[in-house]
Amino acid sequence: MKAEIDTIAAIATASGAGGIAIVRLSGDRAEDILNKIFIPAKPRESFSSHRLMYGRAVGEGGEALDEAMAVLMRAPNTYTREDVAEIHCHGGGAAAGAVLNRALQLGARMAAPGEFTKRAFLNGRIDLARAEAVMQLIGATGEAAARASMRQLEGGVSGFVRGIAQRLTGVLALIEASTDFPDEVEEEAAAAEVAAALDGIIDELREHGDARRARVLREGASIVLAGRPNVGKSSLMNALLQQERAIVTDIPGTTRDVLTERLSLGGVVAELSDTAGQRGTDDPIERIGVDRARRAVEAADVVLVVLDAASELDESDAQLVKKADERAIICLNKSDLPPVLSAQELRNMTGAKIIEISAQTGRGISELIDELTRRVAMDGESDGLLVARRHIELAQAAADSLGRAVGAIRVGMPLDTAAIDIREALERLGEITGENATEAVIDRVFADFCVGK
Ligand SMILES: Nc1nc2c(ncn2[C@@H]2O[C@H](COP(=O)(O)OP(=O)(O)OP(=O)(O)O)[C@@H](O)[C@H]2O)c(=O)[nH]1
Ligand SMILES: [Mg+2]
Repeated sequence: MKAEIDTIAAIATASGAGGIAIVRLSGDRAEDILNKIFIPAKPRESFSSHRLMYGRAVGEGGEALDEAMAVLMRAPNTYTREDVAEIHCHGGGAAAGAVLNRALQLGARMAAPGEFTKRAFLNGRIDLARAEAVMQLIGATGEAAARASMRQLEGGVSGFVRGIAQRLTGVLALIEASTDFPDEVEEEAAAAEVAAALDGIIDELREHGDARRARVLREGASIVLAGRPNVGKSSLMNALLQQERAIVTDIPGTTRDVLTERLSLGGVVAELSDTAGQRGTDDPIERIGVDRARRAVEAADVVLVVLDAASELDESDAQLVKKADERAIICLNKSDLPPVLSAQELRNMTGAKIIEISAQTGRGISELIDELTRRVAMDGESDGLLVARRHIELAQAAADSLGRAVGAIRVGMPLDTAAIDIREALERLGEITGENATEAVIDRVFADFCVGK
């Protein structure tokens, strides 16, 4: 006889005020417990699977806890592949809390974080990468992140990883053939073929496991305004946000602290930060602000270097322009005033993108927004783009192993030494989908979930 699967219960909806709150049960006793908690409005009605019914949730003595809807979903076509019951109460938590307590009284056990999804995984309905996509979707910060998670839920990551694994298995077969039948397979040609195949796979793993893109998707891009005092950073912040958020005055050193606001760019949430103008100063408060500005610039995904077109480039401007890297966009501000500093002069100093703007008249602002959107938006909606940190680390570890294999082949080591590294890469890839994930890894993945999912 099959051992009974214990029945877990939790409130599946977010806490706080809301229209409805759902108590969810999963396990062998879900139907039995539901029948004791829920009384259909039409007394003779019994549950048919996957059909919502109207009625009352009742307590131990038969007293009404709430007017409710309920649904029974019989295994296996359910989220967990077990019998699942849901009771939809009025929102606000009180009614749902009473229903949950009653379910626990009737023998259900409080679900651990992520336990419903963990059961879906353990019962073979979804793989680990898809389970993680569920969690990411819950926490997605913008539309692009939600889309990326949804693609993973649809199996994009698993498909990508399995495709790579299949190709690696093919490479291993080639290596075996060349060592088992040395007379038929020319070793040198086989080595060249293996190295080329591995190089291609390494490139794909690195491209799909781009940590910076993934972080931008997960957490949003950070855009930081930098420049010396009074060039118009706070004015530009306000122009981009279309609201008077930051204080603007003609006194240099107006902004002291880092000021951050959300900005949505093509479905990606970005954080835009205004900073204190960078200059040497004796004022201890301003000095802290300048330090913070420097740190914000270091951590930024995009740096908007703001310069004043109506004044000469000074030493600190020149420093910033010289340091401008691929993250920088140079904003030549105050272009409404008679020009002193020209874009041409800057082009001789840097290869960074330069846009002439005026925070005051709005000139060039839409061009700047387009450029920012291009930089932070995730256009390459490649199906296998890895988003979860765990997946990226594993993909990188796999790529590193393959790199060692290629290195060994290139220095003329026998092909079967490369096979060891290739098998190691395969193991790392198997951890992404959960095929070779240890129990500890699985527990850690689900521990990050919220209760009720
Ligand atoms: N004509 C003109 N004036 C501008 C423009 N942008 C900003 N200003 C003026 O420049 C002065 C400084 O602007 P802020 O935005 O406070 O400059 P900031 O870079 O934030 O200065 P700090 O906070 O001191 O570092 C204010 O008097 C603004 O009105 C512009 O595009 N054109
Ligand atoms: Mg300012």
